[in-house]
Amino acid sequence: MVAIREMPLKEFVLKGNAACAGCMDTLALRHALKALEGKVIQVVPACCTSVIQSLWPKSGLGVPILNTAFMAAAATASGVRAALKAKGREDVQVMVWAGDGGTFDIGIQALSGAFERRTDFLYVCYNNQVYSNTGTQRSGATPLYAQTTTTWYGKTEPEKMLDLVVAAHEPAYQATANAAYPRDLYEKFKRASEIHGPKFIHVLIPCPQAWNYPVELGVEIGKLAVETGYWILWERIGDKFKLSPQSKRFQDPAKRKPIEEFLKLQGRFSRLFKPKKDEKKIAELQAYVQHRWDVLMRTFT
Ligand SMILES: Cc1ncc(C[n+]2csc(CCOP(=O)(O)OP(=O)(O)O)c2C)c(N)n1
Ligand code: SF4
Repeated sequence: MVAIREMPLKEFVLKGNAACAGCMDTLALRHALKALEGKVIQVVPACCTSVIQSLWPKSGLGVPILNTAFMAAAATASGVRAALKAKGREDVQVMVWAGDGGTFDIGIQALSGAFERRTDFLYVCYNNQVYSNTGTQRSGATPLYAQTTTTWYGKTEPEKMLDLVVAAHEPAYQATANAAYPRDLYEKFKRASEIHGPKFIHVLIPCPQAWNYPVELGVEIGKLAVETGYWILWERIGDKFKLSPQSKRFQDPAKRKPIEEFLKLQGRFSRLFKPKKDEKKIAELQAYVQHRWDVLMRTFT
């Protein structure tokens, strides 16, 4: 696996941008843009990243960016790809960088259309499991029992299994990543950049503001998501599925940490622990971890 010292020194996420302290979105973006070596036109719909990238006249990112309407990111990327083709610039990547609200919910039809047209671009869903930019409203990616400003007592439905919806489009490349594992993330973006066709990377982004944890715990929480088996790291080139090394050993439930370790560090799950521990709901979330593994393995292996 690539060593951090082997990554390009050049930074594309610039200092002084408007991200919150401890933002894991900028951490993921930092390593993604290094992997693409900045040879990319980035399409950004309304989301935290559209705030981070620029407060006019300054710029927070050192790559060309096209802002677009919330629901139109993948359609906009199709247009950019067509323009690049007309100009004979097939060497430039087109990358959508959209939140979970802009992907799971409002952007899904444009995403589906662009994938069905086999557009050569990379769609990245950075998933902080909430509409963060507008004040933490629940999205289709918000997990069961997570508190948001629209689910004060905890969400009553589990998150949509978006990866299965995307897989139904038979993308040329598909992967999950996690901002807390930059080397794995870097390699997946590198691999995606070498493959033509519709590509999708789904990145888990712990968010101190929305998940309600101290800013210094982002990497620890991101790692716990993997170590509890909640977030599974894998990739698929064509129909060849592979669990990533960081998740492979957690296929065995005995090796996983209890989901409680992931939940208890986050204020959004505080009602599961206060005023008294809700064993039933925690057990339900624990069972859901296995359910996700079962569905994934049944679908792809
Ligand atoms: C059509 C439309 N509806 C609503 C909004 C307001 N809006 C801007 S950003 C945003 C939240 C985006 O959430 P997500 O895609 O999850 O990204 P995040 O903010 O979490 O980074 C909303 C609702 C908008 N800009 N356009
Ligand atoms: S709300 Fe979360 S994702 Fe958005 S800028 Fe702040 S830390 Fe980053």
